[in-house]
Amino acid sequence: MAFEDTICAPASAPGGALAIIRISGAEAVAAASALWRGRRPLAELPARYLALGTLYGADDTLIDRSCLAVRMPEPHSYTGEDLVELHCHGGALTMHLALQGLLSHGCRMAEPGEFTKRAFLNGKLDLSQAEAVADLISAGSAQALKLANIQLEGSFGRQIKQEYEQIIQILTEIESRLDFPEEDLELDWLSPQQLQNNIAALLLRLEKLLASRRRGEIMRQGLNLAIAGPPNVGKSSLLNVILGQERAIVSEIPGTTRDSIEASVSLRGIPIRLIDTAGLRHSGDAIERIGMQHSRTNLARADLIFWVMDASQPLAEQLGNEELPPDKVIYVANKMDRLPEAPKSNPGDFSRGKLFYTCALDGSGLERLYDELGARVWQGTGSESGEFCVSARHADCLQKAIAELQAALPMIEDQAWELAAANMQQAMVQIGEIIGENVSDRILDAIFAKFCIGK
Ligand SMILES: Nc1nc2c(ncn2[C@@H]2O[C@H](COP(=O)(O)OP(=O)(O)OP(=O)(O)O)[C@@H](O)[C@H]2O)c(=O)[nH]1
Ligand SMILES: [Mg+2]
Repeated sequence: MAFEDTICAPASAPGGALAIIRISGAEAVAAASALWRGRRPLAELPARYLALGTLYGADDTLIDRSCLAVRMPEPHSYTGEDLVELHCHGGALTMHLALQGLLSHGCRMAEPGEFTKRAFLNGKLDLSQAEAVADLISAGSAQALKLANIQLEGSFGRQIKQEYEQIIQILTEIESRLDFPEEDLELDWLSPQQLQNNIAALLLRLEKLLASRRRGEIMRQGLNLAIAGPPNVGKSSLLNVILGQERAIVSEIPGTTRDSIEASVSLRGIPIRLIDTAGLRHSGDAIERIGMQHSRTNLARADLIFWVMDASQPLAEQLGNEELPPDKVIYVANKMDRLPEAPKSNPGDFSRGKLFYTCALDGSGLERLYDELGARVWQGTGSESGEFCVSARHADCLQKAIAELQAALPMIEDQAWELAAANMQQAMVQIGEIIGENVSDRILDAIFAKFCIGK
């Protein structure tokens, strides 16, 4: 697809050592050549060859004496069009003047994600791969990065493309019965039973993909895990030993932690935001009370809670008055080294179920606590670790497609071909939306608006 205008944008964040500007479109080389001068003209440089030159502004003012330029001719570029990159010294002014120069030579500023949108529209990437580019940039954990890379590699898109073509095949079969109702073509047609079998097999594959949704959400977004409980039981000490660094202040004075402290960690493959909270108790201290309010807010937004108590003290008195949802809370009895004798089993039992013994001084008991955490989080998420997991948008499309395919089955049974065709068409639209087949501008705009400028 040829676009009329040539776009430019900063491709590096302000404040770095280098300022990288990207230019894409039919006039990319001409516009960049108006600003950049090297020993050889830009248009004559070998493709993908980085050459040193001087960068001038709109009115021929010197911007940067040493600016590298590279041209990547279509179709072997990121966008599939002629693409030029200028790498000059970092600095807000060099970037600003260079962009101004390009605008005065006929370029326009790119919208967020427009380079990737062009790559998609030029067939360089399918829509799921284009989304993976944004995921890769915004990945906040090793797990999210891994998923983005699997998606970018394209095997997920290829599987969806196959399913899309399978739906079209079935739809064509059904529609041929609408087109030639009178003719005796039955011999060439699949039987209704065969059509149903094909749809059933398709459903199984799509349902398997859909089942990875929860795992995908966890891996991409992570979970909030609050460490809460009465004061002085060792909550901050646990945070520190889990992180392997002295992040929170620990002291023997109850009420040490006032403000909630957050840190990121990966436990049993789960990206976790760990939140240490102020101990909950009756207190006359105004600041401590504000801290406790924060603790309660954090408890409410937590996906999981370690409710920590002192193993050497009566537990019933340490349960507090908080409403703790049983599916979210894991009870921890810390300071197990202070027990007169070692617990018979870990986890043990108490009035509210399992009790995990730990010692924050040496980290003992933590592995069992992590096992419980992993089991709770991954339980029922359906897919295996290491497999690709669908995103919320893909899952939404899959769910709608599955409903349409399920609705088509009885229609085929009844030989209500028109209704069956309508269901198959809807299924086709939904599956196509995942990879960008016949997708509307509205959907594309919504997806690419989430990108950063210059990507
Ligand atoms: N013996 C023993 N002492 C511990 C253990 N964990 C923490 N402590 C000690 O208990 C005291 C309180 O620890 P903190 O980690 O500050 O406790 P906290 O629950 O964060 O307290 P607040 O912030 O006041 O709510 C410190 O003196 C720690 O060294 C443990 O497992 N065994
Ligand atoms: Mg503390």
